[in-house]
Amino acid sequence: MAEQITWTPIKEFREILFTQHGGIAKISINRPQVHNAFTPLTVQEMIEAMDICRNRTDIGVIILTGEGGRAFCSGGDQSVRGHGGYVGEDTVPRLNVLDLQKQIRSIPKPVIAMVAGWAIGGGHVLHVVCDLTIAAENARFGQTGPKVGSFDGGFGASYLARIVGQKKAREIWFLCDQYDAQEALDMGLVNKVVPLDKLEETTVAWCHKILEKSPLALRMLKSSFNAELDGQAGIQELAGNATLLYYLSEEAKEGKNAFLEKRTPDFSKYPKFP
Ligand code: S0N
Repeated sequence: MAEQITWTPIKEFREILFTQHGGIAKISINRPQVHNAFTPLTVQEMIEAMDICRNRTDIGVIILTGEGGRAFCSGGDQSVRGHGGYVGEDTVPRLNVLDLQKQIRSIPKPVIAMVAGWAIGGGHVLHVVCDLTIAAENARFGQTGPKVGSFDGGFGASYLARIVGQKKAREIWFLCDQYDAQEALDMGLVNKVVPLDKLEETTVAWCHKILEKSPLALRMLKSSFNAELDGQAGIQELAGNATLLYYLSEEAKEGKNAFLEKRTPDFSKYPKFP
């Protein structure tokens, strides 16, 4: 029998829902009337929720999704696109979704895009930067930039090309066509396709499988995958994790203890591994 999935609120927001089920956090864009297009506030709220997920040691995996079953996200809300970015209540134009993309990549926990319906434009890029994507049969994917006067030449182009290859990525951006879930699976853009009524159940089952695994191993793997592609920022992430592991060792603690005890550290007892 299918598991009864109950989602408990973590924090109230205006444009997203932020809930948890055990060690799984779910961040869901709650603007179904515009196919979950994002405003600067939506993005700011997702950034805050992601930051909470990073800092909560009981959260091991994050689901990113959209409410309503008809759209994951349709990108930037064109009705608030102004001169130089998307404009919020403070009247300042922003492209703060770029900060969210970097955050999804660097958070040391797997992020799964759970896609029903449209994943379009900046919404498509959001699923691209997630670690895994599980799609419902009604999912449709595509970029619209050159059609609506924009483009994302960052992860939206280069990382997309890493996933589907240069020719396909250029096709996706140059033609602005839409691709169904099976086509997305065939090009390696998503990990699995399931019926819409099985989408959450399957995603949660994948989350449980991930939660059974070693969190430090997952953390090291995510930063290792990133390091190859992300230049100095990727190396910094991987090296930060190496430092975290080193801090856990008796050898590193000897350095700190010697300083606090005002003595010369004795590293002689620690092996010089081959
Ligand atoms: C998703 C589409 C294909 C769905 O078509 P469908 O099913 O016919 O529904 P519609 O009737 O079109 O939509 C239902 C209602 O939702 C509104 N709506 C849909 N998408 C948006 C949107 N993005 N912004 C505002 N409203 C939206 C419709 O208007 C409709 O409302 P009503 O019922 O009142 O008429 C289709 O909807 C579609 O093509 N949508 C637009 C997709 C799009 O072009 N998105 C923007 C792409 N650009 C970005 O996302 C930029 C992201 C960004 O921030 C960025 C980042 C880095 C670098 C650059 C950028 C950059 O600015 O490009």
